[in-house]
Amino acid sequence: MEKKHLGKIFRIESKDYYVWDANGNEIRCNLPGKFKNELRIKKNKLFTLDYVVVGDDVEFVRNNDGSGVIKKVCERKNCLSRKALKSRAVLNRGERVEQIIASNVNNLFIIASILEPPINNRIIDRIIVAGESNKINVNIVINKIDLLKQKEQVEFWKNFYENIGYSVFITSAIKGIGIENIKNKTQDSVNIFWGPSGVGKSSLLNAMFALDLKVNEISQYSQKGVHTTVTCSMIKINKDTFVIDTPGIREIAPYGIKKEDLGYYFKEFIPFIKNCRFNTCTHSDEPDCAIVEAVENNFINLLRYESYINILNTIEQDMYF
Ligand SMILES: Nc1nc2c(ncn2[C@@H]2O[C@H](COP(=O)(O)OP(=O)(O)OP(=O)(O)O)[C@@H](O)[C@H]2O)c(=O)[nH]1
Ligand SMILES: [Mg+2]
Ligand SMILES: [Zn+2]
Repeated sequence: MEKKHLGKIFRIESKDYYVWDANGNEIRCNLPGKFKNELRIKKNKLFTLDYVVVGDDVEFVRNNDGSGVIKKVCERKNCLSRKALKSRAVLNRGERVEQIIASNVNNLFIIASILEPPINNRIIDRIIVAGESNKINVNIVINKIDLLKQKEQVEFWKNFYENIGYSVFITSAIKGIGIENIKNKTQDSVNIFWGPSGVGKSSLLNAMFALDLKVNEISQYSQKGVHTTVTCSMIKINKDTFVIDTPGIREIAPYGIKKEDLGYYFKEFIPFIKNCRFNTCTHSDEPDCAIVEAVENNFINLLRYESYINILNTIEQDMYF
């Protein structure tokens, strides 16, 4: 019998899967095609990256040359995913497939910038749903505050998300503002930084931990949306602290959520939901909806409700069979 080793995937580059073994050594592994076939189930060939993702615990065997072969992916405690982009997904009865970003994470830091690109609460709310639906602790970071002359706007969004119950960090990676606060929150956890392109995810991680992640050299934010970080990678900060830098996203649609469950991922809705007349209420056009009533009475912010409706309308009910 070949000796099996336990490892953790920390980076994937095309067909190379980089694993830390129990002693923290970096081992380049590959994933046998046969193994991929077993895992394929309903998925498109293009989704090789999803069979094994950053954060996965795996079993592997060693080759004589020091490289490894992955034999098993251990059960995931959780994973962060989204609906795959249309261009990557094979259409099977019209539904799109899941793209898993990373697994076994504790904290999701949703990174936004106040300007360049301007903050977009719809995108933040979509990423919140991805985190909440996978039971990942959600935090919000508003970066680039050095670009803002008037501070009211950033105070508005800070209060907005704090009132819902999220921790909000106001930062400038360039000026070193707010870096210690966010750093403290990452201790002894696996933390993923996710958000639109160009908001400063890699810059923040560099400022927090004196890293050397690639950062966009053109300081002027370009509407063309270049992606500086192209692959997800996990970095070990100390024995129990890890951070994951991700490529920026342009669009995000939650995956695998039923219309009648979406309200539970807007956490300020939860206390009201039980008062809806129907327990399958989607809080849109049903009679006696407690969420609609709470919006009318200003217990729930209209902007959040609009975000909710916006996501609800993109959920394809026929995905479930
Ligand atoms: N003014 C200002 N610029 C910043 C700040 N943080 C990052 N930037 C700039 O914003 C640009 C994008 O930063 P990145 O760190 O590459 O952004 P990212 O989110 O990692 O982008 P992707 O990897 O493409 O997803 C770079 O030119 C940074 O110098 C900040 O706090 N203030
Ligand atoms: Mg980056
Ligand atoms: Zn309702």
